[in-house]
Amino acid sequence: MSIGIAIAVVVAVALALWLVFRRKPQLPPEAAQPPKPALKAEPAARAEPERAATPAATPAPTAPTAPAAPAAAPPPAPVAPVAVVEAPAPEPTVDPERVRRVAALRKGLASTRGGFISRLAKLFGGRGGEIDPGLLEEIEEVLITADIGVKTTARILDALREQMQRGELSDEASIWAALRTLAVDILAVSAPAITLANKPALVLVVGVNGVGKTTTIGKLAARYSAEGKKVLLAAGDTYRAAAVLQLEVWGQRVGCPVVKGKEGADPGSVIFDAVKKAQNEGFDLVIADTAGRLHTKAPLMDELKKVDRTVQKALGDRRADEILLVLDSTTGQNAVQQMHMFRQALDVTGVALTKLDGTAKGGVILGIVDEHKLPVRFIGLGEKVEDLREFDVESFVQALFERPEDEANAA
Ligand SMILES: Nc1nc2c(ncn2[C@@H]2O[C@H](COP(=O)(O)OP(=O)(O)OP(=O)(O)O)[C@@H](O)[C@H]2O)c(=O)[nH]1
Ligand SMILES: [Mg+2]
Repeated sequence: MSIGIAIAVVVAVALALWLVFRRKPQLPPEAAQPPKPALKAEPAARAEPERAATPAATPAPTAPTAPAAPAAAPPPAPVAPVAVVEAPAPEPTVDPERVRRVAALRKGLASTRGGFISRLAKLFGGRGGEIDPGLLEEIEEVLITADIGVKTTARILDALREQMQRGELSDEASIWAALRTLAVDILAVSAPAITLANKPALVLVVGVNGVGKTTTIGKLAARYSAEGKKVLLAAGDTYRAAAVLQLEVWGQRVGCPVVKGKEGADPGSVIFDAVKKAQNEGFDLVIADTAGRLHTKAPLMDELKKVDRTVQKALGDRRADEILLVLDSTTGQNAVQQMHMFRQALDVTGVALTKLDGTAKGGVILGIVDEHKLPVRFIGLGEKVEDLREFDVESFVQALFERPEDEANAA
């Protein structure tokens, strides 16, 4: 009897041991070792064929031909699916807001694109993909006639020449890419952003007559009001009654009060009064208009220096938060000269470049920034409120330097 029990025990133990050892090789690799999915998932594309091949090269261990496993035994572990658990390669992300911004810019910059950009495109196309030093001379000519300016053009050409010598400009696409990179380098000036953190903050808007100061002020007032700021306008252009009226029309349109003086009043005193009103009545921001007679007349610069000093007094010995010089892009290289004049008189902190919608001279932006290392804050692409855009270097360069065929693809 006891021998019978002993045999039964031995058989039972043997069966149990067989079951344990039979199951072990069938465990999926993930269960057999500590999980390390993150590391393995990363190079998904490369790892997948390798892994998929594994089962074929080394067949999965099979169960020994033993008595049928008891009903409780798990089914053979699947091997093949392991290869497809890998994370898919990340999709390139498309920012719809950026796509929309670039499309709008492209439309606004149509005249400039129709000017020097299409000339560049023709130039490349006309050479049937031939990239040689002669091409650089032709690029130089196009850039100079596009109001980019002699110095900036020379800088761009030097960089292209170096890249060509290093063999980096092998085809048309690489030249477009090089131009885009150079343009971003030029335009991405490192300067503090407009924060308008002071209360009240003051933006003093200056520029010669007709460049778009008052219009830009109206658009800025709309923008900052929409952001929830309480905005006050100061009619610092006291030379023309019509100038005050024009600002008042904008004030009514965008819902901002206007502080004005009598015709011919001292502009500094009008802006002083506006700052005091803003301080007393809790305004967040004062945007001050100024007169814009020709920059060649010295008195305007003297007047603006006086305004600057008065503003500092009103603000308690700090500078205006932003002295925004408005430049009209249709004046081309003349805008670069205006910048020189204003910077001699004032500590200009940023530029608004207007009327880019109606000119083929938009390339002047490169000359302005390259020569003065001052940031473009805003660009004007039309007369409507929404046509004043915050300047974003990457989108601007993408829109300006897009090849006509890429534009067609994007449309
Ligand atoms: N197409 C276009 N027109 C603009 C833009 N910005 C301003 N203008 C127009 O340019 C003209 C002059 O604009 P103003 O705002 O009066 O210029 P200003 O610098 O205040 O002129 P003064 O007060 O005479 O010194 C107006 O007809 C504006 O509508 C722009 O970005 N695009
Ligand atoms: Mg004006």
